[in-house]
Amino acid sequence: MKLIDLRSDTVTHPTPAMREAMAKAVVGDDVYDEDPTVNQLQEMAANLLGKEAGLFVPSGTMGNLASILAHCGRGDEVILGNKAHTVIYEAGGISALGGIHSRQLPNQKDGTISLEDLQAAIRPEDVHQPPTRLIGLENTHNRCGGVALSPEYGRAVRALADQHNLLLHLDGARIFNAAVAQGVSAKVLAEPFDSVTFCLSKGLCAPIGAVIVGNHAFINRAKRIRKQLGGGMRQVGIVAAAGIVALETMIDRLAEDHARAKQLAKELARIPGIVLDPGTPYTNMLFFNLSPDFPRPARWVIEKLKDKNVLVGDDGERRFRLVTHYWIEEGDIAEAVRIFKEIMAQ
Ligand code: TLP
Repeated sequence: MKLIDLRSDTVTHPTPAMREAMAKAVVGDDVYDEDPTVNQLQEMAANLLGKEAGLFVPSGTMGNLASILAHCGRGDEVILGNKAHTVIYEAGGISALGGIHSRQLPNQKDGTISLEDLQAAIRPEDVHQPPTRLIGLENTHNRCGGVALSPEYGRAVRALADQHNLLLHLDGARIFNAAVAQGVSAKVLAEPFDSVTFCLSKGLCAPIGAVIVGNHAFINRAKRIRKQLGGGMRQVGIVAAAGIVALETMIDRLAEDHARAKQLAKELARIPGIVLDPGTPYTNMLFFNLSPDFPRPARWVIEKLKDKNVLVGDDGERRFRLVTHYWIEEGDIAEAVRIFKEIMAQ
C-alpha cells in the first residue's frame, strides 16, 4: 500500500531525471570554486532571481543563518516576524552563533508585518539600544498558512528600509510557490531584497540544498561564513545537478500542488469535526482545526491515519498541517480524504 506523506514538501524524493543527472554530473572541488555543476547552478539561481551571484548551501536553515550573519555583526538587531521560520524552527542559530539580537514583531494573518509596526521598531541612534541593521521577511509564509506576500508589500518595506539605511533579507524557501500562486516571476518578488534564500529540496524535489543570492560582496562574505559553519562542500556538483533539473523542470508544475491542496481542502471541509482556516489554502499548505465538539486531540487522529499509511503534521493540540507536493497524485487526495472521513467518524 502506498504511503501518502502529507507532512511536508521536505519529504519529496528526487525524480528519475534528477537521479540520472546526479549520476552523470561533472564535479570538482567546490571549496576551490572548481565544481562546474555547482557554478552552473549558482549562476542559474542568480539569473532567475535577478541578483549578481549565488551560493549553494546544504539547507534553507544554513542559507538564512549565513545570510543574516553576512548582514549583521554581533550586537546588531534583525527585525523578524514572530512566526518566522528563523524565529521558531532554526534553533536560535542567529543568536547562538552570531550574537545577533532579534526583534520579533507580530505577523499578521497575511504573513506581513505591518508597516506601522516596522516603522515603530526601528531604533534611533542611542548608545543604550542595539542598532537595527536588517529586516527579514518570509515568502511564502509557512506558519501563516503558506500565504504569499505580494511584490507591492516587498516594495513598501524596501522604501521604509531605504529611509533608515536598513538591509532586507527574504527567507524565500518557497518563493517559487509564491510566484506561481500570484502569476508573477520570482525575480519580481526578489527585487526589493538584498538577499534571498530559496530551497531546492522542498516542492522542487531535489534531495538536498538551498541557494542564497545577492550582490558579489554579500556572497563573498556568506561564502566565508558557510566555511566557518562547516558547509564548504567538495564534489557537491553531484547534488547540485539535481538542483539544476529542479530549476529547469519543477517550477511551473507547482501549480498542480496548489490545485491539489484546494481539492483536498474542499473535500476535507465536508467532514464533520474539521474546521478549515478561512481563505486557506493559498499555495501548497493546508492548515485546519478540530471543532470544539470533537472529543479527541489531533495526535489521536494522526496516529490512526498513520496506521492506514497516511502521514500528516500537527501544529498544536487540535490543529493540523498538510502539504501537497510532486509525489502526491490525484488518487492520493481521494484516498486520504476517505481515510480521514472514516477515522473522524470513529
Ligand atoms: N520548514 C520545514 C520545517 O522546518 C518546519 C517544513 O516542513 O516546512 N524557511 C522556511 C520558510 C521553511 O519552511 C523551512 C523548512 C526552512 C526555511 C528551512 O529549510 P531546511 O529544512 O532546508 O533547513
